[in-house]
Amino acid sequence: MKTKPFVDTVKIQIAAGDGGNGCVSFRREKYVPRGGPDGGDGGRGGSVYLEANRHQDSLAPFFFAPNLRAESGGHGSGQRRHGRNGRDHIGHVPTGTVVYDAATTAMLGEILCEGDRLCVARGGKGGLGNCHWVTPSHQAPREHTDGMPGEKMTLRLEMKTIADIGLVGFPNAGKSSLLDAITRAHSRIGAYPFTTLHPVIGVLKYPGHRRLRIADVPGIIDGAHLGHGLGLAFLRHVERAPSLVMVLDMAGSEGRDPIADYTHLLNEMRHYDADLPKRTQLIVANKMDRPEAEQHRLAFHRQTGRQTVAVSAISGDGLDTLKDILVKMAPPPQTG
Ligand SMILES: Nc1nc2c(ncn2[C@@H]2O[C@H](COP(=O)(O)OP(=O)(O)OP(=O)(O)O)[C@@H](O)[C@H]2O)c(=O)[nH]1
Ligand SMILES: [Mg+2]
Repeated sequence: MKTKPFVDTVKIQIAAGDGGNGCVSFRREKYVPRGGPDGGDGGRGGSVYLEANRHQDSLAPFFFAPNLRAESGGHGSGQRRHGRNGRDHIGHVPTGTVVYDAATTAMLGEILCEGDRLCVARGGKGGLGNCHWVTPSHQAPREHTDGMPGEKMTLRLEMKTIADIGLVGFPNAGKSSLLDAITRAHSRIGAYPFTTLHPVIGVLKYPGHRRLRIADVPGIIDGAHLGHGLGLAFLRHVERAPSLVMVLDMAGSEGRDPIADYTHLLNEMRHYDADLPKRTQLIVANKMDRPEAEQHRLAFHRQTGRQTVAVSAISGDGLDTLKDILVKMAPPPQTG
């Protein structure tokens, strides 16, 4: 199967258009001796903008075409003709893109909602034509100014998925199976670790035409902060989610221990951001269709003091309760 490349950080070169030069020209017309200066101004250079577009789901287009260039302004010409303004260049980025200056690493802005636009390089101003210098004592000016160069820089773009809820867990815990069971996402599911290689968003619709965006990210393993497995970089896609849900394989398949998984996960999340474990509002005990799972769940409650929601992504048990809880965790609708 052909898969689309997933790129969530990329470096791009941007160049706004230069301003056009002002013109030195004198009016030459039959029967009009000494027609005076008539050099027009140069046009403004186009600017480079980045605009959020919800149909973009990765930064891959910029990986293949990393140069964004806006058009330069036209030069002024005789008869006071103004040069044409350069066309702007608009790069379409996914919602949730953070823009950094690659040289200084300073953050320049975030592009969060559909249609948000950030000007990342301003076009140069056009130069002035010689007609601006004419005075009663200076009738034939040859002064003019050249257009200003457009801004140029290297940017680093980072995509941070925007979701209301993020799912975290070890590989094979059943995160993708759960997402598919409660939303209409079609994730890849497999009995092998790291089936999911990039974030997937599922949308849970609920009464009032409201939608809850749930993000599934690649599994995290013990030592992920040292680069083991796929590392922790994908946590950036749940970093902004107000609530996190931890998914545990309560059956302890293939010798796993749910309590150890829980402590390792919290530890790895803490390495990424000390705040992440605090945002873990819910623990889902998955694979409860397996006979050994209930016993593990009781031991888990006893030892960690934390409650879990028992579900099975395969049989569907507990999923309605889980959906109700997730909906209650949803941020309140925005008014106004
Ligand atoms: N018995 C049982 N098996 C399950 C359940 N949920 C998922 N599985 C199985 O567990 C395996 C892993 O499921 P995935 O949904 O791919 O797990 P994941 O957490 O997304 O894994 P990664 O993408 O690798 O991080 C698959 O073979 C699933 O069929 C469940 O509730 N019960
Ligand atoms: Mg998965």
